[in-house]
Amino acid sequence: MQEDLLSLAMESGVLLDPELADYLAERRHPVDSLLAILEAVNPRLLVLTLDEVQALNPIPPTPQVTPASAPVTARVRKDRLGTRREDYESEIVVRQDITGHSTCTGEMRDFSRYFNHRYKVLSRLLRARRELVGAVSIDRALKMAREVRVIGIVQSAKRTRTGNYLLLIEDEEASCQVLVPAEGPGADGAPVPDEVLGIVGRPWKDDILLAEEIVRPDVPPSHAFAGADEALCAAFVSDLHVGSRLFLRDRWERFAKWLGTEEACRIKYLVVVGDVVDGIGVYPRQDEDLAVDDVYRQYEEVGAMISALPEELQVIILPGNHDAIRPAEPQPALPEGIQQAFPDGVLFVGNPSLLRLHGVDVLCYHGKSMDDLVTRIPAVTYDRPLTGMVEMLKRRHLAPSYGGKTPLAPERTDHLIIDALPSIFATGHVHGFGIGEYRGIRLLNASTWQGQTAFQRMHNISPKPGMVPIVDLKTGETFAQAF
Ligand code: D5M
Ligand code: FE
Ligand code: ZN
Repeated sequence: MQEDLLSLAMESGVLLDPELADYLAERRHPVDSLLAILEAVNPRLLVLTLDEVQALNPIPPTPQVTPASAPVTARVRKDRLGTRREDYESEIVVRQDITGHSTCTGEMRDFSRYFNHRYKVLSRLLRARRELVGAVSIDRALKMAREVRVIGIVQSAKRTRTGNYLLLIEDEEASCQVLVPAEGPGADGAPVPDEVLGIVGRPWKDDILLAEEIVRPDVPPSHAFAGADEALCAAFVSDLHVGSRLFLRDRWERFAKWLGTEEACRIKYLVVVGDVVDGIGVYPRQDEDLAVDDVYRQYEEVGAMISALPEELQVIILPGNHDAIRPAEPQPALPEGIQQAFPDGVLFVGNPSLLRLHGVDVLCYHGKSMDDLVTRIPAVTYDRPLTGMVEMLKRRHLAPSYGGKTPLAPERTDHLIIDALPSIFATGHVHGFGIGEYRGIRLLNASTWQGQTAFQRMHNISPKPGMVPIVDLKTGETFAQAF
C-alpha cells in the first residue's frame, strides 16, 4: 500500500515522507485521503511530511473521487488514428553527447577548467532565481552587516552532531564556511560536495555565514511537456546484463514478442539506458557469475536479441558502468568494433545523452551517481530511484559530487550539467523501477533484466526486473508493462 501511495503522490509531483505514507496506509481509505490532501496542500511543496498534513488540521474530508488507476497496469492503447511505427521514419537529433568530442587528458589544469565551467553555468542558472537577486561575492558578503546572498561551489559538506550542516563554499575569489541549520528550507535535500548553490543568510563572526535558506538552480515550476505531433511512444529498458548467469532470458523473450504485437505498434523508439552486458572484470570474482566469459560474445548475444525485434523499431543504445568503454563519465558510445555485433540501424550514443526523439527532448543517463546520492542524501534510497533523479534536477547536475563511486572525466566543459531541460528524464543502474513526474518532466527508471546478485542480496538491494516504462511522446502519458 505504501508503495502505491508513494507512486501516486509522485505522479502529482510530490514526494511523500515515509512516515506519512505509513500513517495514510493505516487509514480506512488511504488513496482517497491522499488525493484529498494533495488537493489541499500548497502545490509548490516537493516533500510532504506528516507534520504538514497534520497542520492542515483537520485532515480534509475524503471526497468521492475515483482513485487514479495504478500506472503499472495501464496499457499502450492503440491510437484512434491508427498510428503505427512503420508509417514513420525515426526522427532523432542528438543534442548533447561526448562521443567524438572528448578532450580530456586528466592533467591538473583540466580539473580547474572543468570546475570553473561547472561554476559558471550553474551560477548563471542560480542568478536567474528570484531569491538570489543582488547576490554578491563571498568576499563582499563577509564584510556586510545585513542579509546577504552568495553563490558558491561546495568544497566540503559535513553533518554536525546536532544535524546541522557545516559547508565550506568557494566562489571565484574567496571561500567561507556556512552553517546550515537542520530545520527550515536548508534541510530540503542535503548539500553535497561540488554542487553549486546559493545561500541566503547573514555573516556571523569573521568568516562564517549563517544560512537561512539554500537556493538550488532547480526546475522552474512552469516547465511544460513539449510533445510530439504524432502519437508515437518511446519504451525504455536498462541493465540487461547479458552474459550474466542471472540474465532473465525468458522475460526478455516475452517482452520481445510483445513488441511485435498490435498493442505495442505505437512504440517507435526503444532506448537502452546502459549495462547492456555484464562485462568481465567489473567487480572481484565476477567470473563465478558469468554464463559467457568473453565480452565480445556477450555483445554478439545482445546483437542477436536486437535483430529479433521488429525492424521498424528504432533502437538506441547507451553504455553503463558494466560496458566495454571507459568508465569515467561522460562515457562515449560503444566502440566501432562492438557496434559491428549489432544489426544496422541501431544508434549508439554516449552516457549521458540528450536526444530529441520526434521533437521531444529526452535526457538519458545510466545513473551510476545514484550510488553516491544514496550515501549523501537521506531522502534518496535505492528502492525509490525517482527521489535521486529529483535531487539531480534540483541541482541541475547528473553527478554532483566528484571523487565518490562515480568516476568523472575532467572534460573541457562539464557534460553532466542539466542545462537544457528535457521533457523526459530516463535512468537505470539501480535495477529498480519508477515512473513519475517532477515539475512537468516525466521521470522514469528503467528496471533491469538481471535477477538478484549475491552482492545485491548482501546489500539488501531488491531488484524489480522486467518492468518497461513507456512514454506517449504526444501526450506525455507514462505507463509501464511488466514482463
Ligand atoms: O549496479 C546494480 C545495483 O547494485 C545498483 O543498485 C548499485 C548496486 N551496486 C553495485 N555495485 C555496487 C557497489 N560497489 N557499491 C554499492 N552498490 C553497488 P550494477 O552497475 O548493475 O552492478
Ligand atoms: Fe546494472
Ligand atoms: Zn549500472
